[in-house]
Amino acid sequence: MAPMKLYGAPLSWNVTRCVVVLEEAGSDYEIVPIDFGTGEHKSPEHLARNPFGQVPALQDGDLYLWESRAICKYACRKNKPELVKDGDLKESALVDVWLEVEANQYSAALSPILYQCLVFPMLGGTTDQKVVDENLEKLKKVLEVYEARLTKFKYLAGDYVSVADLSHASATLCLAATPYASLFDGYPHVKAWWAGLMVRPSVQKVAALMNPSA
Ligand code: GS8
Repeated sequence: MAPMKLYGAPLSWNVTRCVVVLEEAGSDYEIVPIDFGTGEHKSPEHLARNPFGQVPALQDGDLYLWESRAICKYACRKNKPELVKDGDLKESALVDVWLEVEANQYSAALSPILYQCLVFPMLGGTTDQKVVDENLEKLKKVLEVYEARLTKFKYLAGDYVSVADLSHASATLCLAATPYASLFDGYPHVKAWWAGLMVRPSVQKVAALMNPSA
């Protein structure tokens, strides 16, 4: 069977979220870059893959998926179901909880910081420090919850690595390129959890993709 196609440039942490999980799952896939510069993401071809004109999109045969976390869960269910704990009602529910936390608490605070500190300056704009500071405060409150959770468990959903942990990796790698790279120093269990994730080959692969000159 042909490899799955993941559409989107590996500069986007929503795209690389999928790369981490596809790698962890041992999926057969290839990355097909989409050029924002030419508006390729709004072309009829890409709108057929993702009707919102965004990346990522995944093609597996005649199946088209979008939304990075849905793509991640699909890759797990297809190639490494233990990462979503399918078949265990309680554990799979906890994986779902922490994947939602990643999206709606962690990334909801971290993404605006990354846009302000990395994306806007790269596009010739400036950083709005007020937005950064507000979201840093939100992120610190989220990290307090993580610290308490990771004091009790090795990973977020329990003592097993899951798609919920892996889903944090791509945006967290970007945090290192901001002035807040040492943010986790105040949260020792979060810091140890992240150190454990960062050495995984899947995360190392994404680190290299995001920073090809390193
Ligand atoms: C967000 C995708 C997204 O914002 C997901 O896949 O998780 N909830 C979705 N993609 C951005 C680039 S990456 O940050 C995008 O494609 N933006 C272009 C646009 O919105 O026009």
